[in-house]
Amino acid sequence: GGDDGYRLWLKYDLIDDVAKRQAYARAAQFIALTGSGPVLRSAAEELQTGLRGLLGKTVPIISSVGSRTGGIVLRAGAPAATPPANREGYQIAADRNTLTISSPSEAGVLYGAFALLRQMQTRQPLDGLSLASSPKVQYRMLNHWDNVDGTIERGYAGGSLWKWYELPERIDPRYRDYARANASLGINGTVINNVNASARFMTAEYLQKVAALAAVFRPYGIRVYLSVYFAAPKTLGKLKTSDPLDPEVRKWWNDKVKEIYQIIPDFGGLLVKANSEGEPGPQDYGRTHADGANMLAEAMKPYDGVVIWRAFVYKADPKADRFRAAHEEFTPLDGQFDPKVIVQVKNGPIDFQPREPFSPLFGSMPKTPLGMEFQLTQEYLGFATHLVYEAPLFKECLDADTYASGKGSTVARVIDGSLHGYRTDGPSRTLMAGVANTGSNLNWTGHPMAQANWYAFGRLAWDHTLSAEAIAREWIGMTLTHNPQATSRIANLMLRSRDIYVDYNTPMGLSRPWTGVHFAPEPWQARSPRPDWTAVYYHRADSVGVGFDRTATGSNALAQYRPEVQQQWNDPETCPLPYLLWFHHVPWTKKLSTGRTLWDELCNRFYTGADSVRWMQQEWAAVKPALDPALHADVAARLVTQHREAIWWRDAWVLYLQTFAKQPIPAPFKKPE
Ligand code: GCW
Repeated sequence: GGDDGYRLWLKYDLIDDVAKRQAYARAAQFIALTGSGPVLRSAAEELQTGLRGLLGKTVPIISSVGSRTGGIVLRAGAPAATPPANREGYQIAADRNTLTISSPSEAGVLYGAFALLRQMQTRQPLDGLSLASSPKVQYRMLNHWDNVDGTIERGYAGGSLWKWYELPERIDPRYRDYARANASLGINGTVINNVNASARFMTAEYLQKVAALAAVFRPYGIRVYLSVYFAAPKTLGKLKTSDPLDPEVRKWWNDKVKEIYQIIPDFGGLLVKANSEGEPGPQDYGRTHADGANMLAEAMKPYDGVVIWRAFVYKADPKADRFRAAHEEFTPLDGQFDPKVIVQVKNGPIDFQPREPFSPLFGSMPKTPLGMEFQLTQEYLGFATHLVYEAPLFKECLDADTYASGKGSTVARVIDGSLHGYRTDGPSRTLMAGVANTGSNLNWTGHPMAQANWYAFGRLAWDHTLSAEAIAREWIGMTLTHNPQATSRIANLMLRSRDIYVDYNTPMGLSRPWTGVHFAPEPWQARSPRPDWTAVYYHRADSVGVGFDRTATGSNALAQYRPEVQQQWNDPETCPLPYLLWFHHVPWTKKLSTGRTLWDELCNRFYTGADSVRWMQQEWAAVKPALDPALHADVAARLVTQHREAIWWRDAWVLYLQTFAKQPIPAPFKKPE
């Protein structure tokens, strides 16, 4: 039958190249398990499952290797020849006809097992194999914006995976497959509920349900975290206040955290959205983010858990520049956070736009561990009908230079701790989180190609030095096809998809986060429930030009960056075009480096972008023979929608902006569709 997408990149289909299959089979005649821990067991079972599919035979799991050779040996805790950089790292070495996967930890062996399977899934040789890899970031996690009623905020792949009404008794088999998929990437944590949190998750009733999920995830090295409703002491505890400096409130949290750890002994920690978009927080009591975070950190003190405090804040002030808000609120608190706290920062200063400059917080808080928050779910990237491969977006941010300690102070080096050495009194606290794009759809992510975004996030959380292209090729090989021509074509399509989207959606730094579902193009939208939640607030189109002046003549948000960064963006003559309208209000008639006026260049991008979706359709048609027909048809249909919607966005923007620019659409583009 057709491929329904359920198996993601863990497909393990029979290898049709017989010689290759036999070579793998010779190297994998048994799986020797030295130890009995549950995570090690998962490693052995996954290898067995994978090999059964790839090789078409059941490879036995044995407990003692003796003098046997020709198999795979799993070793946790054993000293390796070259020990990996950290506990979760692994080493795979081929020696005397034996493949040994070793790690200081069971989880590391599990990651090594998936790495070995990946070698075979991408048809790499095993002879003389020598692989060593360690995660660059300690907390690699998904954030689910899942609600108690089974809906998902900004979810486009169905309802929540978590069946609260069935838990804790019934365990949906899918929970385990979810864990396998994450573990295969090295993801080791999951926040299972929305940051716009319901206090209900903190009740004894729900904690039992959460514990049941934790029990499924535990053998895969994944810890469970919860988002916190900051006013829970009032709503759940019936206290008069939720003031973080109030002794009764502190006691309530201490008791609550104690209760959580009684039910879930390896609980990962708490994620908090406070004083943001109407959520309660310490500022309701005249306290700071640090006061709030440190109160929770104190409750966490006896346990091996962390407090993750989000920096996504801005006020409902149409006169202020939202771009500046997080930096203004958080940098004065640098050095005040408890060592158990990690501050989680969205990649850009506004809100997961198709292209944003990196957040100026990165590099501005040397004494506070900053974690990265990326969004996998395509809130601003065309939901589940647009094909947008996000790895280039992630890499653009990670590779950006903050100049915090001179040249080469990339965002990635802030995040992985190598720049500021986030080692206070304990282990390093480094974090990368992705807002999940999973849901109850059979194929997990709605758009089949969006699976690649989950995949790419996990791979980059493990190793941010991997290239977007290498990850795409790996994913294609494991998920779509082994045909080399088709692989190159699809990889190229994926790599260009984000820029194409930007061109027809928000070229050159136009921005558009407005109220509602965040899908329809409504650049004219000037009214909303909040004075700052309008389109016109963001793009600033007028009779002179368009774009948000963030230089000294405007909001001066640019001053939040180091001088070297300011220099790149300060001057409208030299500011790279992809960022131009983020920082400058540019006249319609201004000549750009492309030789076109701003108006003509905008039109050029909108039209070329929408036309490029046609190109995507052609490319996709060309790879049809190499792909599963059902999957091919699914994506082809979504591309038809994407093309229609690209034109819709283009026309909405162009016709709206034209009312200000008062210029004709350049001739080459005035052709009938
Ligand atoms: O982008 C906005 C989303 C909200 C979300 C918020 C946040 C969870 O539109 O739905 O709330 O960001 O990140 O807190």
